[in-house]
Amino acid sequence: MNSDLRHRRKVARTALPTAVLLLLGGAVVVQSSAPAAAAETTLRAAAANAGLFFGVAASPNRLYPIVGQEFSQLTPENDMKPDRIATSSGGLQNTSGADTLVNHAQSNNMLVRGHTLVWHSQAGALQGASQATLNTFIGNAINRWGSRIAYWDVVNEALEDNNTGRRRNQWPHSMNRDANGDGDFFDAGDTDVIRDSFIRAKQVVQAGGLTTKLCINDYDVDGLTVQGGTPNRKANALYDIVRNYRQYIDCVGFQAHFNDNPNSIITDDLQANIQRFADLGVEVHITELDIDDDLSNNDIGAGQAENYRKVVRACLNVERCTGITVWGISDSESWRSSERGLLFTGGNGSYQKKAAYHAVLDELNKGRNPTPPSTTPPVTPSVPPTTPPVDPTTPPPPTTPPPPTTGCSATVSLNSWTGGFVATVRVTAGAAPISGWSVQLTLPSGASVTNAWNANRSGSSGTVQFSNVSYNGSVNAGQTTEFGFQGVGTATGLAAPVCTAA
Ligand code: 9MR
Repeated sequence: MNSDLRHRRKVARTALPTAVLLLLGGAVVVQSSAPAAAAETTLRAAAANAGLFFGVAASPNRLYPIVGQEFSQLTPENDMKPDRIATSSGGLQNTSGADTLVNHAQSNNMLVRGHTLVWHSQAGALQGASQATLNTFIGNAINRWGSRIAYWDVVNEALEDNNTGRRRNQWPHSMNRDANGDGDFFDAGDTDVIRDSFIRAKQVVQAGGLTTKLCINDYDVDGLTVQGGTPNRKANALYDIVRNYRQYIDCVGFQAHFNDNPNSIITDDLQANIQRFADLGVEVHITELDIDDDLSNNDIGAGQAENYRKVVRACLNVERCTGITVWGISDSESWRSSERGLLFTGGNGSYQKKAAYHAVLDELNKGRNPTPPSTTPPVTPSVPPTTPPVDPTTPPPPTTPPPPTTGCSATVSLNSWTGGFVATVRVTAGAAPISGWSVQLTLPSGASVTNAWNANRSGSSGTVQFSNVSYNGSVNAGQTTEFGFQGVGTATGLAAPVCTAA
């Protein structure tokens, strides 16, 4: 997390919980309105309390006050793309729009995400350039703004559409060569535009002593699966890239342009996918969020709001998911205006909040570790209840409570598809708090674990042992914590897990 966020996290909450007075049958009842904790009233303040940024894609002609009021991060929607700023030899031109945006961000205490250095699309004068020219451009662009850019999208949209899991084959990826023919571009003798561009970007950052973090960004990589439970091969390919080039890559952007394409929907395993990338040690960002109203049967009210809530919650639940950026302010000014996918209506600086806005704000205000909703204060009845008559035939209630269960228990839920599965394991402490746990699971033959999150693991097939990591060992009495793992084969018939408390 950057120091700006750390600082803002420490800022005391000042807003008071809202309360409304209701007149019910003559009695005045105080009923707190959700959320119970002090609620911030802007997206940026609520996000800062939860330790993340909330950003927006912006253009120089739309720098209305709302930009700095509601958002703490800014991505130039078009003004840093190669077709705007690159010359054919990798130099810079026409940077005034980008400069305006960076200056605006700085004077409004906003982070900037540079977007984007290496991209098959909107390449302008760089189209068809060699890696050497790309490297020149990478150096010039990074150095122009230095550490004023917190995150750069170094490589954008490198993977093919239609869930093939393959790299694109048009320029610049057409320069790739698989020297030993093993089907990937990860070997030392291979040519890989992704690797070479990140190596160059890392050199520039290190040589300049910059704090800029280097990201890879793509779409349709959001869930572990796509519609119908098919594995998300595009997400898996991105995962392999980040794992292989982890030394150069600091952050991963899930664009999160959700629509009704089967590969672009919001799946329940979004959080698990964010988590597996986070477990590689990179920051994860939702970078271009917009949610087509088709995803909620054209319900741009409650349905769309609920979808926004899910995405925000998935990020909040993963500590290393450090930012969410929406791709524009209002529906009418969006690249996909007909799908009404953003948080505001209106335009030209005059905006109205949608239900989706309120849902996002509310979810952010709940923070990363929401406590269960507080119970509604009891309403004092105007007529005291009469004590129910005692039925002499009813036996008295037992006076001895059942013996408390100490230690822990665990349950597993599976999300399976042909050839693979994701398991979510819930660990529940018994009647006493626990300070550590381990869970033993025995997989059916043929099934094996490929990666796990929120737990240490030993073994991958047969009997596999999971134990807590530093931040989730302590569980209060009756409370739960979750970890997960992904596997190949079929997990149907998985024996009940055995939980042991430390
Ligand atoms: O929103 C952007 C739109 O104004 C541009 O015309 C378009 C082409 O450059 O790019 C849009 O932004 C894209 C982003 O740069 C990369 N991911 C997909 C975004 C939506 O198309």
